[in-house]
Amino acid sequence: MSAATPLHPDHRAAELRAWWMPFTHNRYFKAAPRIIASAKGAYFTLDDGRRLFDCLSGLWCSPLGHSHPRVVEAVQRQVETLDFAPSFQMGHEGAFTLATRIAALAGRPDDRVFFVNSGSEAVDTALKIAVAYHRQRGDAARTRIIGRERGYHGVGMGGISVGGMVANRKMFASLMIPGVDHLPHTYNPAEMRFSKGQPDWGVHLVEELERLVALHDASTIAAVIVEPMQGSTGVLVPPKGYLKRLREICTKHGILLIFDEVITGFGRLGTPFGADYFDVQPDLTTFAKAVNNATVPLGGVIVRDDIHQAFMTGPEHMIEFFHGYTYSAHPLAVAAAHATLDVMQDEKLIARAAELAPVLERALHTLQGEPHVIDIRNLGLAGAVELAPIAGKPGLRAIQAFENALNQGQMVRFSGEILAVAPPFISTVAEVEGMVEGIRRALRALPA
Ligand code: PXG
Repeated sequence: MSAATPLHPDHRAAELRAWWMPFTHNRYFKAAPRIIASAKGAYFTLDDGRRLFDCLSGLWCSPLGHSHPRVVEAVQRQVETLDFAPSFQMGHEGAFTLATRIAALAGRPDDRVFFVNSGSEAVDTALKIAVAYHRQRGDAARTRIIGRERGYHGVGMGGISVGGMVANRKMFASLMIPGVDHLPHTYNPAEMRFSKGQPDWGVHLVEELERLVALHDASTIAAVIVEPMQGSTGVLVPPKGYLKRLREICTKHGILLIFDEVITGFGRLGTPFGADYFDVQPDLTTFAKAVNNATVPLGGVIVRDDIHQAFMTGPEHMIEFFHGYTYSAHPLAVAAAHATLDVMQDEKLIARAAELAPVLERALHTLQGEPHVIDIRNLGLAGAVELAPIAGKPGLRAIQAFENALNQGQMVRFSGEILAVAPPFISTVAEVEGMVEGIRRALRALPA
């Protein structure tokens, strides 16, 4: 079968066989496949003709909607001019200007940017930089990394080790990097159910870091990594004051603070980065996804200037950091990023996300009281609806809600018992409200 041949319904079982799909119920999917044929703006079209509103901006990654003409044009132009350029011992101009631009957008113009191809690679890169930095400074005992329960930092060996989602870890126990500990997650339904934005309860949980420091000693700890807002686990919003206090404790003990901004970076909270929203500056920031609207894989790490400087020792003809990927700063990804940032700037889309955030908050919380809804959370242009599980069948309720929502023209994301939404920044108020009404109908159509 050529790549262009459409799947014929009669042949599906055979033709769907080979692709082992990521993070997917493969057998369930292949029995009733959902095939996306095209996308434009805030909508996907399935091969059966159904048009679906893209409630999660792809996988949190396409805030401009799909196939924005300026991004398409930039990538087309780039592929004809310079389709690939090696980044080892050579460079291309767009990568340098993009790094400068990202550091400026982060409000840290002196900082450096290391490019990778995904959030997972960004996390593993940041962990390597953190451990190597201390070693460069003669503090080689600082190797331990602290993550957080329910955290998601991708699927690399470093990322699953510092991550805190049990399903992503339990099958690979022997592959975890040693010397990792975890802060407790901050979710307590009894104290914060149906909170709007940041919960009032829970700042005391950050003091657990002091307990871990007392246990391991600060001299063994390289870094703490957290998502400013935990996305994948179902939009867990940090308690008021939590991140500021986390910064204080890290600074006090000489521990680097890494913000994993793969979801919160580039506008999701209505500010350039989550760091801006919370007014807390990390030492290292990971990003991916929205940096180039996910048109071509791209991620990176923003690194404080003096951390970078710690590597700039030894003879100048020698490599300073033995790390990188064939596709680091791939020209197509870089071109897509410049075009994406141009559009965000010209169309004021980060401000647009900030304007839509209260619309989403107001609409989403009207779902309180709908069938099976046990919690609703939101921050910026992101939200989650948590459902009561069906006894003995964990996860099935959310699948049913997801399928009902498809019938309402809404492609929400489901994971565990949670529906997540993070609509494109280009969405209209009517589309955000319509999305919530679609979810309402989907919930009302659930079996009792
Ligand atoms: N860090 C964070 C905070 C993430 O959210 C990654 C790292 C890994 O990125 P890559 O590019 O390696 O996948 C992520 C990814 C969801 C969902 O539905 C979230 C992610 C990916 C896919 C689905 O919440 N986050």
